[in-house]
Amino acid sequence: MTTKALVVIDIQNDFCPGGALGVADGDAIIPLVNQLIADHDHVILTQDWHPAGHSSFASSHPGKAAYEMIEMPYGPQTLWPDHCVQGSHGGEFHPALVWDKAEMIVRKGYRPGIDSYSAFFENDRTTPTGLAGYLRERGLNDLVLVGIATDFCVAYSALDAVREGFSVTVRLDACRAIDLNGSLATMTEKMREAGVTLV
Ligand code: VGL
Ligand code: ZN
Repeated sequence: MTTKALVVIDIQNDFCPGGALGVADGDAIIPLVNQLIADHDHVILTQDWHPAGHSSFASSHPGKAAYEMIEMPYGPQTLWPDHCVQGSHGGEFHPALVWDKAEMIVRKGYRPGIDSYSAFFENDRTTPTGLAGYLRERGLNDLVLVGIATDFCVAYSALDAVREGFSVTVRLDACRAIDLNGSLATMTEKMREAGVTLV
């Protein structure tokens, strides 16, 4: 029985060119991701899924602009343009992504007061999404991570997955980054130090 699962992170319209938080070339990874989906027996997707007026939106903080930092009760938080609002077109998976065979879709960031980059824990690093328990119950111990953004949701997911005892590979060729103030280099180094296999 295979213990391997592909975790496809946040390949949603708002993270692709033309989207509210469009990552340069975000859609360029989709053909490769589709190939990886076809090649894996078990596929899990994550979907950034915020209520309107979410606390990670700059628009919810008068006088603040997108990409500024604020202090939240759980620590520092980058502010973002409104994105991936529940039920919006921007929150849908990119139409070129072939995800029919996905066995599980993990939504995250739906609590108004906490952002969630990681597929495993919200940004307070203690509120679980339930994904670790799901994977353990199914014996899926070896994870391959792809998607957007390398330096936020992919990296936070990879670091939490290692912390939870999973073996983790990030396919950098199937990821794209936001790269805010050097975040790509910082988070790549953190993943390497944590024991994530970077391919
Ligand atoms: C993400 C910023 C805000 C991501 C999600 O998917 O990397 N980044 N929400
Ligand atoms: Zn978000």
